[in-house]
Formats: sequence, C-alpha cells, structure tokens
Amino acid sequence: PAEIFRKDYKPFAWRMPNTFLDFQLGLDETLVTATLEVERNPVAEVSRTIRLNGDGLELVSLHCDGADCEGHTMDGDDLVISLSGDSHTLTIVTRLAPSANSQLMGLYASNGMLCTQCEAEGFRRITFFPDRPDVLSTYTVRMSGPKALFPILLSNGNRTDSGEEGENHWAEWHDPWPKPSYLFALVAGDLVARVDSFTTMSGRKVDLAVWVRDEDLPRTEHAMESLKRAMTWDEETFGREYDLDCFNIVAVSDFNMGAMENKGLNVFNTKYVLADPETATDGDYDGIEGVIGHEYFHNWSGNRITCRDWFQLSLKEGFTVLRDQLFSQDMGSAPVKRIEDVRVLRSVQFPEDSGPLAHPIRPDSFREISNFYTATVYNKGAEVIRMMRTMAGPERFRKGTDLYFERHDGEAATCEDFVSAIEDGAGLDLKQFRLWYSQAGTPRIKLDSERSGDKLELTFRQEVPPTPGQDTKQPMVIPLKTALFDRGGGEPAKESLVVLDSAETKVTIEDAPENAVLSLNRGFSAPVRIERDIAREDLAFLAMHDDDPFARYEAMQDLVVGHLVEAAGGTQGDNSRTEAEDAIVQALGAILTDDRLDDLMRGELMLLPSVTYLMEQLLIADPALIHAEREALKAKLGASLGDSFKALHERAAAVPFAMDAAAKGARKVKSLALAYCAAADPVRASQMADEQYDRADNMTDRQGALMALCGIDSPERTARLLDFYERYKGNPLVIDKWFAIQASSLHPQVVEHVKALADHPDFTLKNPNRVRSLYMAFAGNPHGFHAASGEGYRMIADLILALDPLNAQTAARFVPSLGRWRRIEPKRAGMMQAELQRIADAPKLSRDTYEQVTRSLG
Ligand code: HT7
Ligand code: ZN
Repeated sequence: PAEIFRKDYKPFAWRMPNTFLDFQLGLDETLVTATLEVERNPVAEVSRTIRLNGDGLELVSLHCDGADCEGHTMDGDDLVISLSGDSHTLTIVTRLAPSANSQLMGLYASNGMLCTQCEAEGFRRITFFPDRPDVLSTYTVRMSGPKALFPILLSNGNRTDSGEEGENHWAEWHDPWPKPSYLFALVAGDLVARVDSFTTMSGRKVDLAVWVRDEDLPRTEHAMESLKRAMTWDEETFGREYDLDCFNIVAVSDFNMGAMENKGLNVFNTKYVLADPETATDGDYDGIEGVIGHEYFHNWSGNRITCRDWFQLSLKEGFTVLRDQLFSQDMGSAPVKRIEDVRVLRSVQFPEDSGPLAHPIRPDSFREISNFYTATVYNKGAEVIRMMRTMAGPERFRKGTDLYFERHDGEAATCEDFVSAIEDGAGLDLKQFRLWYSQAGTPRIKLDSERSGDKLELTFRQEVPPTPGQDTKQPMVIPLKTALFDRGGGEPAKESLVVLDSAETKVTIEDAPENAVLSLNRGFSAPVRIERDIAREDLAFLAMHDDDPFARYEAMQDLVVGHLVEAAGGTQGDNSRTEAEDAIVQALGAILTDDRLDDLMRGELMLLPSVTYLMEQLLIADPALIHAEREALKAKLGASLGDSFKALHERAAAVPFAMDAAAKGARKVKSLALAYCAAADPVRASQMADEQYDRADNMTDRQGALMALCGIDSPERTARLLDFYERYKGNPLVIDKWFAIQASSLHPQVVEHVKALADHPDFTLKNPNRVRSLYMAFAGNPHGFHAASGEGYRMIADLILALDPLNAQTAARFVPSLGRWRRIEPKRAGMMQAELQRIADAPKLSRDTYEQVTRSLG
C-alpha cells in the first residue's frame, strides 16, 4: 500500500455544495442513491476528471446530469469520471450489505439496528465521494424502511419531514452546517430515548436525547446529566454555544472506538453511555462524563472548524482532549484528574514515543490513517496545547482560542493555523515551540545543581532522542514549573516558571536555603523525562510535604521507581535494599494516616508505578524480574503496614454509598488497601475480599473484591467468579468486566485461563468490546503476556491473524504490544520478533496490520 505524505497536499479540484442521500434501508441490503452537485474549485488546479473514493462498493448505476455517464473508469476502488463543464449533477446508486460488514466502518448492523461510522475513511464504504476532510458539503438525507424493524430514523442536523408508506416509513433530515463526509451519520433501529432540553446562553432551546435499547433506558441518567454539564461548561469556559435545534446521542454495542462526534448525532460505544451503581464503577462514571464532554466539545473543535487533511488530526483531537481534561478537572478533583492523565500519558504515550511506532503529533506520512489515532496525536497533542496555556496563563490562552474560533469558523484548518491564532491572540512567540509539532520523541532533561555560598546554580541539559526517520533533533521550548522548599522549615516555597529553550540552560537561585529541595515539573507542566540525582530523604520529604499534589505523587513514584529499577537491575546491595524499602514504608505509612489528604488523593499516592512504566526506565528490561520485584515490594508494604491497611479498609467500609468525592475516595482506598493485604497475607485477604464482595451495594466495591480474589488460588475465587457471571449474565458490559478481571489477574495459571475464556460461549471476535476485554487486558498483564514460554506472545499473534480479516482496525491495535521487542531482554525479544514475522508472512494482511507490523519489525 502506498505511503501518503503531508507535503503533497493539494486542494481538491471540485467543490460539492449540496449532497442528497437517499437510503432504502434493510439489514441485509441497503440501496443508496447519492445526488451530488459538483462545481469547479476556483482555487485548485483545473482537472477534467473527478476522483470519487470508494472502498469495496457495488456500483448499481451512474448518471451525469440525468444521462448515462459514458466517461468513467474504476481506478482500484475509486471511481474516476470525466467532466467537461464547470458544474454537474452526478447520481450514483450503490448497494450495501450492512449485516455482512464486520469491519464496523461505513454502514453496519449492530444488535438489530443500522448505524454508521465514517471517520476517518468510512464514508467511501457507503457511496462514491471525495472522502477527505477538506471537502465540505451541505447534506440532506432521506431514509425509508420497515417501521417494525426501524421505528426510529436519525441523521445529522434537524428532522425536516417524515411520513408513512404502508409497512414502511421515512424521514428527511437536513444539516444546515456544511461538513466533511467523515461527520455524516445515520441510525435506524428500535430505540427509546431519555429526553431533556438545554437553553443556550443566547436563549435558544435545544432538544436533547440519549437513544438506547429499551432495557437500557434506566442507565442513561448520568450520560444526560454529563451532556448538560458539558454544554454549560463550554459556554462558560470557551464561550462556545451549541448551534442546532437538537442534539442526539445513540449508544451501540459494536463499535471500534469510544464514540464519534458526527454533527448533531453522536454515536457512542454503550460503554460510554450506560451506567448505574450496580453495574458501573466510579471509573466508568468518570469515563462517561469525559467522553460525553469530549464528543460534545468537538462540535466546535472538529466540526465547526475541521481538519484540512488527516495529518492535522491533532488539531481537533489534541485540542479536544485538552478541553475534556479541563472539563473533568473542573467537575471533580482537579489534582487527581491531572495525575490520572499523566499516568495514561506515561504508560501509553511515552512507550510509543520511544519505540518503532514513534511519530510527531503531526505525522509526515502514513499508509493507513486509522493507525494514527494514537496516544501521541491525542494525549501528547493535548499536552502540547496545555504547555501553550501554561506559558500564556488561562486568560491570555482564552484570547488565543477565541481568535482561533473566530478566524477559522467554517474552515478546514491546519495545526499551523491554530498555533498562529494562539500566538496572535495570547501574545506569545511560538516560533521555536512549533518543534513540538514536527519532532517525535520524549525530551530528556538532565539537571545538575551546584551550590556556591548562598547561591544554587542549576544546569538543565535537554536532549531529544532519535526516533524512526529523525536522527537528529533541535532543542525544544520546555516550560518547567519549579519551587524551592526549605527542609529546615523556612519560608513556604514560591512557584516560578523556568522556560528551557536551548541544549543547556543555567538558572541561578540567590539566597537558597541550605537544606533546599527543588520541586520540579510541578503539575507536569511539560511532557518530558527528568533525570537528576536527588537524595532519598529529599524525595521522601517532597512525598510528604510538597504543596503541589502532582509533585507529591511524583516524589512518591520516584522513590519507588528508584528502588525497583535498582532492584530489578541487580545493582542494589542488601543494605541499600533495606534502606530503600524502609524509606518507602515510612512515606506510605505517613500517607495512609495523613488527615490533610482526601481519600481520592490518598488513593493516588498509594499506587505503585506500573510494570510498563518501570520497564520504560530501563534500556533493556526483564519484565519478569520487574514484576517479581514490584510484587515483593507490595508484599513487604502489605506486611509492614498491615494494621494501617486493615484500619483504612475498615474505616472506608463504614462509609455508606454515595456519589460524592468522599464516598468515591473511600471506595478507592478500600480496594487498594485490600490489594496490599492480599499481597502480604492472601488467606486473610481472601476473607476480607469475600466479605467486601458480599456486602457490596455497588460495582466499584464488587469489582475491587473480585480483582483481589482473582489473583489468589483459593476456593473463594471460583465461587465468586461463578456468582459474578450468574448475577450479570444478561449485561454485556458487565460480562466484559468478568473477562477482563480474569485476563489481568496475577493468578499463576492466567495463560490457561485466557485460553479457556476464548472458548467460552460468550466470547466472540465480532464484538470489539469483548475482544478488548479479554485480549487487551491480557496484553497489558505483564505476568501473562510475558510468560517465559512465549505463549502470551503466540496468543496475541494468533488473535491478530484471526481478527485481521474480520476487523482490521481492532486487530492492528494489538500490534504495538509485540512491537516493544527491542527494549526487552534477548530471549523474550527473539520470541516477540518471531511472532511479528509470522504475522508479516501471512498471505493476506489488511493495510492496517501490514503497516503496524512492518514498522514494528523496522
Ligand atoms: N473522532 C473519533 C474517532 C473515531 C474513529 C476513528 C477511526 C475508526 C473508528 C472511529 N470511531 C471514532 C473519536 C474521537 O476522538 O472523538
Ligand atoms: Zn476526539
């Protein structure tokens, strides 16, 4: 498959002012008649032909200005038509088979309903069209079909007409806002809605609806409330008002990603809509609020202003992720949300940035765009914009975003347009800062400090490591929030912003107290790695006293990372191990009983760094050793602080169920305390977990208990797994949890368990949520995936090969777990590489999997 380059961008030769789509709907067969008005684009190169993209389409008929169209050819899957004049009307009929569409792109059937997914290139699976984001058109959609099968007919914009024709009925929808084809959506099915309304800041009433299957209606309240909160927040925080008379959300159970921001008709994975306390965890509730916000915010950052080409994906995704992160920060605990976001960045994006699939947030080339919906484009993209906000301050940043929305409303824009608007609106010079868009790799900062008299001289050296296709890098602009603490108890620390912009930056601090401790990259103000020699006592001091919650979390993490990396690297003597463990026991002990902390934050400080994050700290890692050391530390902490953990568990268990921060925090620390107890004393912890399971009046507690039990080889484990299955067997989202809990367990036989679960009657490769619940959980389980026998690698490679013909996008998303082979000890690395090669040698691979596997083999 051909590689496409950003530098080759050319505007499309034709404009498509109006698009009329007529759907005669059926699950097995749908007929689509597209009537396309086309006219020459005066600002593009003249062309005598128009290329309409297609993907596996059956062309039934084609007319140009009402007559048979002689001058057309197929070029691969695309339809190329000769056009002699400046404007024409093309009428194209295609036949689709939604039930046979297992890729879940284009029009497909899910659970008896029809729905669409068009981003990035799914519209070309519906009709022939210039399926690129810079071709904007006004859509009018008519759909008809059996009323019994599809009582509800939805599309973008506002419903303008409807009627009945015998057993069939029809509806017409018109979207007044010109949009690219990737934002088109249609849904037809037997659905019911939770309805509500929202009055916008200019006083317009908007009808809101969340559409689900009848039995799911009681679990839609949180989604609706989240939507209204998001609408209010976007008005107050970014001055953005909604612009149609209605806003519809539909939940579907077969979906490749989390959700999709189609104009006025968002389509969601059921996972991000349905919740009640009995079936959804606190994490699920937060996820729903975040994703509902994210898709809603796209109405401005993505829909009103879209992307010129897919290389600009981070323009809408990075900005919208930042917007959803700020929204969630404002709706709950801001520090905890920040810590969670950094944890995701460092456990998913940092490994991506240091591996064979590293790419800048604005990539230069791709073969398959679906492979670029990555943590780099989304999460690092958000961090890059967050840095601009940090440098400008929130008020000036808002001036920049106001200018961006005003300048580019109605356009298909570029990342460069965004940066220029922030530069002009916020009054920043971002010339050098733009490197964040073009250079991949996580910058590494080395800090040396030297004292002379009262002065503390800091030397920051930055280095951006080489990444595929980018051997040498230029210094980046890196804003670091810092504060100096006096361990002697002097003046409270004041925060300042140090902006690094060269390979070496020196900063002198006058009158630095003798026992000064530097707190660095507070709030994680820049997405970088920091290397510095810092005494264990200083880290322990920051872990207990830093007034920046993120920095406090970070100090605790560093304390643990320092110990585990040394222990797993075999460079630690016995004395030093004891000293390190003692320091961690002491710091964690203080955290468990610090009554200035709320429980949500206490939970963050109790978390040990993940194995993936620990592996990232080593050039070559042995996952088994790291895992073993991490478990040993957990057991040591569980034993040394056993009484405190039990007391915490008891205190938290006495807090009645509520959805406020205090009760959520109590549930969080309860299951964490249980996990530490389980590591130290599995027999006693089995009883505690059993009790927690029985007493649970919500899914957070029940899942926490089952997770603890699942790692212990005990009779309670089997009984509770059976109970959980029987209790929830009619609810696919909860059965997904049942699969995931077992696949991520630390049980010695986890590999056998996953093999058996793949043969369970409820397992299917056709549902992405189910596939992810079993295999993504397993691929993230260091103990199972990195099994010394290589079975874990074989299972994931077998999965990729089996899934690729059915759902290429989902299959390709499993490749990166094998692609880390260069950073793993040689024996395992060889087995991982061999599995990648086995996939590469398969006779017929999708473009998605082919690209990921060849890049990973490098
Ligand atoms: N913008 C949406 C991306 C998306 C998607 C991409 C490829 C294949 C399927 C997909 N479903 C949704 C989601 C978002 O970022 O809001
Ligand atoms: Zn998005």
